[in-house]
Amino acid sequence: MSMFCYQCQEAAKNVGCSVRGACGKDDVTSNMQDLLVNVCQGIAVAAEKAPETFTQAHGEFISKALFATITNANFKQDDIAAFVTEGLAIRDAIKAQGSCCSSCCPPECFTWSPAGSADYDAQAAKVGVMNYNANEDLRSLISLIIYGLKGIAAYADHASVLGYTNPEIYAFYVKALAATTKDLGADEFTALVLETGEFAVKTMALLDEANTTSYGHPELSTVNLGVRANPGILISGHDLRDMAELLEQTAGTGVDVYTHSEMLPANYYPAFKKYDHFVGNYGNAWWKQNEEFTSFNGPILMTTNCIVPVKDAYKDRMYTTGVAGYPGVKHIADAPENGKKDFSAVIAQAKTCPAPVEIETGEIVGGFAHNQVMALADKVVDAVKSGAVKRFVVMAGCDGRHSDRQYFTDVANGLPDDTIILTAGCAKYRYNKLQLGDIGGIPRVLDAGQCNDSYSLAVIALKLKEVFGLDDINDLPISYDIGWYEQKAVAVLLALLFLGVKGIRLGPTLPAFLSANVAKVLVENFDIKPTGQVEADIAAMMAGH
Ligand code: SF4
Ligand code: SF3
Repeated sequence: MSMFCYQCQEAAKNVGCSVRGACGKDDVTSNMQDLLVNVCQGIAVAAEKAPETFTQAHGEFISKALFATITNANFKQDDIAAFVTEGLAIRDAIKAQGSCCSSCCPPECFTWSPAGSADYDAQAAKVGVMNYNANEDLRSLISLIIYGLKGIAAYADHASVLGYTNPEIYAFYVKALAATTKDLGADEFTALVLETGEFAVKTMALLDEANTTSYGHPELSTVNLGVRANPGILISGHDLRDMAELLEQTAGTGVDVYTHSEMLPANYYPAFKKYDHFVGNYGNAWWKQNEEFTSFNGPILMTTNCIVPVKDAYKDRMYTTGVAGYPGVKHIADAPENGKKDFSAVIAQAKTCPAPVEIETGEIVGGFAHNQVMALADKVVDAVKSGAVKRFVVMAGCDGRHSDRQYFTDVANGLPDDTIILTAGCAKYRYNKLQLGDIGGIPRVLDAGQCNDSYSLAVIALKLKEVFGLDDINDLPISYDIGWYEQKAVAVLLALLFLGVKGIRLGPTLPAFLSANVAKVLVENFDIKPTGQVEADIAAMMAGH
């Protein structure tokens, strides 16, 4: 069997993975994920003709299904096949309620009717990205829309498990996914790319509301990097409800809880900081997990991406939950209706494990989401007006294994002392432990939180625009130097474009799914550019380019 996937920054040769994913995803699972996207398109085609039959539950299904196909979230073909089965049932139920496809020639995603799951593999091999459109540029635009939707779906799922949904977002799934099956032109798909950015903003705003209403506003916090002598559980990924329930269930058990990678910002939330057994953060960004999970000694709970191929050294103490999955790794089931997940097996295993091996000591500072920055607004504005702060550089996004990502560390180190780095996402691990000092008490690295908290950075920029009485967000002394890896970063990038941000540097490579012509359109309209040489990029950013 063969595959083709080019959805992340590690696409082989910056073209695409065609034998096995650089991420570890095998061909069968990759193709099954393509089929799942195709089934979601089929649901959308059916629902577009009968919108009243498309329910919130259907929207939630699409969130989970697309989320399960993002890079490093779920490596289990059986899980993906189960989503396909459920998706086909949803599509057929919508069809049975009277949806007819207006087209004289409905797309196969609407008509395909397998005899059973044994038919999935053959169909899966036929519906990959290369079949989106015969035209390379249209295929590129469709890919951009679908990958943006995957990021939106992940954020919408996190909001929905906290009880926050927005029917407009689900209606957009229908509109956008159905459109990707149609014979549209470049202008129409380009407009849909920008609309995807608009919905990325709406979805991140919804998740921000869900997180801050449920757990309070992130606040200035110091996070311990060392360990204690108790056994511990390491929680990674992005799902704050899992964080809340794990902390609740571990309280008083003698088991400590540590965050890893994108869960680090949980340390900034008042509702979590109150727990004495919540010790701090262990380790770094996702790609170092083999060593860090080994030395942690206790159970690891992966609530979302990013999972790397699991080593035997810790496989028997690793757990997935939500849409995350990995063959041979135990899975914690979803919460029953109005109930909570049951983490007792994780806690029981933790009690049998030695304490974590200390891999670093000290503290880092974070919690600069929009509410906290607004509380410091006078100080920040004064620092800009007095010239103490010359420029802000947004260095949000993802980290990754690519050695070229040293660029981001070098930029952080090389930026003049009168600059402030605004960060969010696991990109921060390239510079959040450097001693970059502060400017009049404002730390030079302000961490807003997870990748979805890039929304906070946009809110801060819009607020500064207002305070300084500017007409254009691009007149602010802010540069954008973004690292990307997976599809949530695609959603964040489209959100920034929708907000009118121009001149973004993107690295360490431009996406493989951008055709030469689509890349040219992005350059001409948004002045997007690839990251370049450190010194030249710093000089250009300081000169406002
Ligand atoms: Fe390759 Fe990335 Fe796709 Fe994995 S997700 S198969 S690394 S392009
Ligand atoms: Fe990182 Fe995977 Fe993207 Fe949420 S954990 S930012 S890469």
